[in-house]
This record gives sequence, structure tokens and C-alpha cells, in this order.
Amino acid sequence: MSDFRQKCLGGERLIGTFAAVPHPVTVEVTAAAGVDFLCIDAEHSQIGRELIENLIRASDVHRVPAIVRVPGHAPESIAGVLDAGAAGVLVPRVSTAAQAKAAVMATRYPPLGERGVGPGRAAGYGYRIPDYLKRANDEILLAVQIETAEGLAKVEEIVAVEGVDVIFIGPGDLSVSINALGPEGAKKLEAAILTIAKAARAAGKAVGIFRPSPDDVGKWRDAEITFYLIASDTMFLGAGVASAVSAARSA
Ligand code: 3PY
Ligand code: MG
Repeated sequence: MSDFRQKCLGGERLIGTFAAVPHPVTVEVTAAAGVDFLCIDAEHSQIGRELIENLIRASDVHRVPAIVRVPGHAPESIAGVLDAGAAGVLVPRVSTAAQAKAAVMATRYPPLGERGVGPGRAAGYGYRIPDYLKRANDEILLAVQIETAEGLAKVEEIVAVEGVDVIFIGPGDLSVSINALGPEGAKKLEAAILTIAKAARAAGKAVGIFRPSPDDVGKWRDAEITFYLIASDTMFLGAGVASAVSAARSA
């Protein structure tokens, strides 16, 4: 029994990162480093369906829940990663209640949704289907991203959708979509983030956000943002190498 979803819903602060490197070694290294969860990024990384199952397996070795950011809204991509054993899905660019409802339908088994039953890894390759059916709706996390101007304008209707667990803010896309780029746009972006967080909390949803570094995580405590994806394996690798080389050069 995994308590990952319950921890998210209960507002426990969880720190994860994106897995963008298409290799299980990196997932193992990251999982063993102590993250609370991983998000395999199949939206912006070159990670295809067959590889996802092995990346989830690598995370499972260290008992770290792995969710998957699916490339879009197709129900078959959501079903595919859940069948592979993902602890949940992160659905990008959700801008309307209808899109959020469609994500719920694809993620939850009846009567809450329309997910199809299959003999995937999650269900013991067919040998543990009844057991998986009993617990999947309780254990699978559904996070949807609000990261467009339309999503911001329709935030109240999106956060009201039953079956969505986490409203995840994508500041990168949001800043482009609402024209709040760079230092000049910082105030506008922050106001948009706080609007989304406030609406989500008022609707009883957990709130998450992407941060490129851990530097300002404390700043979002008052907004009750508890679900963090900090950078990615590729970003940590680049930052680690750059800082080591610079330290060695100045020694
Ligand atoms: C964004 O910032 O747009 C994201 O999707 C981060 O995950
Ligand atoms: Mg985005």
C-alpha cells in the first residue's frame, strides 16, 4: 500500500525533481539521493513509452514513487504509464474544466472514471488485477498543470473538478503565456501564481510548483504550496559540473 497520494493530499511538503535523462542509471542515482518522488518527463524530454516502464522500475528499486508527466492529454498515454506502474500522472497545459475532467476520466477506474483494465506491470502482469483495482483509485495521484493564460482565467472551474488531487503551477509556460517574462514580469507572474494557489487551496486541492532551484522554496510556504519539483537531473548535472570546474579553476 503506497501512501504517496495521501501524503500529497494531507499537505505534507514533498520535494521531487524531473527525470529527463533517458536512462535508468540516472533515475537510480537520483532516487538514491533522497528525493520524496520523481517525475519522469515525457513532455519535454526524449523519453518514449517503452523506456518509461524501465525508469519506473529503477525508481521502485529505491522505493521512490515515480509519476510521469505525459506528453499531452491523450487518454492512452495516461493509461500506458499507469499500466507501467507509475504512482501518478502530471498532465500539462490544462486550461479548461473539460480538459481536467478528461484527465480524471483517463486516470480513474469506474465509477470515478473510464480507465480501462489491463494486464500491465501495475497489475502484476495480469495476476493481481483484482488487488490493483481495489487500490488504484485511492493510490494514484492526478496532478494537472495550470500554465496558460486561459488556465489562469478559468482557474476557478479547473480547481473545482473532482478527482484532481494536485494543481501544479508551471511558471515557465505561464510567464510566456501571460507576457510576464524576466525581472519586469516578476510581479505579474507572482500575482498569477498566488491567484492559482489561493483558488486551489480554497477548493481543497494540494498545490505544487516547479522551481529551477531550491533557493526560494521557503517563500511559497505562506501560499501553502507543498508539492515541489525542483529542477531536473540534467539541470543538477550541469550545475554540479559547472560549479566543480569553477572551484577547481580558482583553487
Ligand atoms: C513550466 O514551468 O512551464 C513547467 O511546465 C514546469 O514544470
Ligand atoms: Mg510547462
